[in-house]
Amino acid sequence: MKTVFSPLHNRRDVKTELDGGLLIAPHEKPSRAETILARVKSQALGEIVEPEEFGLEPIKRVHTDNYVEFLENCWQEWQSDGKQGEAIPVFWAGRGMRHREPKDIDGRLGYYSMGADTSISDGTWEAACASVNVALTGQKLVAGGERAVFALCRPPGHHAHADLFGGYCFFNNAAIAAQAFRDQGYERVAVLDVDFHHGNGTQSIFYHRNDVLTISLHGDPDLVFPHFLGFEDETGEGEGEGYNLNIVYPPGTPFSVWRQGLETACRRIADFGADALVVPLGVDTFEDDPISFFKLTSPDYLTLGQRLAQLGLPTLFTMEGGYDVDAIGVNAVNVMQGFEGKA
Ligand code: SP5
Ligand code: ZN
Repeated sequence: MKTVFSPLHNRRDVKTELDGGLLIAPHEKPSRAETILARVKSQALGEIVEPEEFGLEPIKRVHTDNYVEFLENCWQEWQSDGKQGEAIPVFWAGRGMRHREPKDIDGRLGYYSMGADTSISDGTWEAACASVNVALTGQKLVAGGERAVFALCRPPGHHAHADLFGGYCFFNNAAIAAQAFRDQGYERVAVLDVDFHHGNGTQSIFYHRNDVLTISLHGDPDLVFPHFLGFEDETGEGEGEGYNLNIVYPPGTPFSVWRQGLETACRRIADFGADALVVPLGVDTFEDDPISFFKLTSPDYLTLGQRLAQLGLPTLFTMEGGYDVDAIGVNAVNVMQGFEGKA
């Protein structure tokens, strides 16, 4: 299997994440992608491809113009305002307040975000754009006939809405790739999100549509991020009614239970008649993940890959979460090797 990778991911190297009242060293850090790349090489998974440049047009099929412009200029505006640290949102339009974009950078940071876990600094824009190019290059390879491609995206994307960043995500790489499949004539695209966290951005982007089926298996949002979306009664709206599926699990969930939801998801994808599959892949479902609560083991990721391959669809994997850096390479590449038939 080919892997698409951009060294420009390193341009995102923030020093802060607001967690537990402290500014900690971010969980989402450059060594994550480098460790996965090293495993791709040591296992000889396949060719490693640098991304092509796709520009902003495919991004704007999913994200709003104003949001894209905000991200491009945010760090510069923050610095021009004389701020000392990294850009972190602190104020939001709470209940009863107006959802109106203000001029001030603190106001705009809140307007365009869903949380304060995601700091912005120099290079975030470049890395986020490179991450989209990685996903779109993978999509192009799959559309060109590759059975499956691993888009080693960083930063991740599945939490990003059309006009919101957060959860370490800026552009929704998986949604942009799914839209690219649609724009190239694929009639029905399935997105199966197996990250520990709900794929809130992807759900939201396609919530009113029946041409992109969105499914997410994740930790109960009553207990974990993103807290305000991802419940099982969210099934889509309007034309999209019946085209979103959330499967939530409690703390301690092992693979033996998790895989039952995977089975439900795979059957739904088959019934839908998808002609392409996008898999936002997080390995923060791992038993030793520092911010999550499932109990998947490294061999379970081989089984996951095998099951996805059985769908028989052109498949694009986009890398999302996973924060146990010691295991992230083995776990992510196990999915690809399982897909290719390794038991
Ligand atoms: C892509 C992805 O996986 N994003 C996840 C973003 C989660 N950000 C909030 C993390 C809060 C961590 N709190 C630590 C509690 C440890 N018990
Ligand atoms: Zn996650």
